[in-house]
Amino acid sequence: MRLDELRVLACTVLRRAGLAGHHAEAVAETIVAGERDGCASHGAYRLLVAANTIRKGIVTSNPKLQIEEPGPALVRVRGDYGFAQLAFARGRPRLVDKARRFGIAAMALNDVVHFAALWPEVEALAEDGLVSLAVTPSHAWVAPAGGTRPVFGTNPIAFGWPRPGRDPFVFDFATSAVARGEIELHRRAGKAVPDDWGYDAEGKATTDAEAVLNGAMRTFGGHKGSALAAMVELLAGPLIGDLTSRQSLIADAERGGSPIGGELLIAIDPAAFLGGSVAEHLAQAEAMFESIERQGARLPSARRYAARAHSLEHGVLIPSALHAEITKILETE
Ligand code: NDP
Ligand code: PYC
Repeated sequence: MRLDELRVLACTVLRRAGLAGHHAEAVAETIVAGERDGCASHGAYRLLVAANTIRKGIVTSNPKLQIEEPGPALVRVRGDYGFAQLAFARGRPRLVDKARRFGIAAMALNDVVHFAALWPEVEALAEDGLVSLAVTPSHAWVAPAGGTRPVFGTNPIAFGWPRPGRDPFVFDFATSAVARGEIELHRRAGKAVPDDWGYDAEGKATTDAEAVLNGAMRTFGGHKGSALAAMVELLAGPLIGDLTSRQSLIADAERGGSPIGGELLIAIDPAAFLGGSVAEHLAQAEAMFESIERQGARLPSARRYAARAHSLEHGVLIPSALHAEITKILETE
């Protein structure tokens, strides 16, 4: 499919599933971006996830967003249980303005439903010339290091760094061994998962994707990923007055929808610390990137940017079974 065709399909499906037009467009944009950049777990597949979550009555079709300023450098967007993409789009100009005025600013998205990758947001803030960090909890699916029962969400951490004249330096990863969406894709394909991705309901390591989804996922990097997962819970849960992953799963009440709760974004203007010597110090960042690439290692997002260039020219390949499931939504909703 060409990307404009996928965008039309995504918007049509999301509207048919029940979202108001501008809401559908904001959500479709990140789904198209995910597919375009070769992120299968957060691309077209997410249309099924979003439609299911809407069908379960978890998402407000036409949310009434409220923007508040709890402090001079703080923005809060109350999402009224719309998808997070709409709240981010609405709050972004205010966050950017404050980061430029005060050097650093933070934005809480509260009461949102979240199924998305975070890199589109930190990449957008890098395009605004800002360094940024974004975190969000999900549902309690992940066991702490040393345990086998779920406490944490898959809790992604995304970071963006602007690079003059280049694609920004961006990384975005789940603090679980892998995103849950990846395990769901293994289940769909009937494929085994590596035995260090999770435990079955009895707490035993397993290669059965379904058993991990019904048991507990593992954090990446042992106790280090576990501590980072806890940090995400704290920053985008209690700190901003929103739900932890455990509370999100309780709020879901076994409907099987996407996580409900908050997201925290922090944006920093490099010029705030550096004044007139921004260019000199950003050049040191470039020297570091170069020393990574010179030895054959790659920067995070390099694969994504290459996939993007290919998709912009050639379009994307959607598996026919997935396409059939997506178009079925148009017949049934
Ligand atoms: P991946 O493990 O696929 O990738 C993590 C990051 O590492 C990417 O930035 C990737 O860049 C980079 N990377 C991968 N391999 C290398 C390498 N060899 N060298 C350098 N960098 C590398 O991500 P996850 O499975 O952990 O997460 C996937 C997505 O799921 C994320 O976008 C995340 O936001 C989303 N997610 C969302 C959640 C939510 O609650 N909303 C919950 C959990 C996950 P590249 O893309 O170029 O490969
Ligand atoms: O893949 O873990 C995941 C995920 C959770 C919410 C959105 N994506």
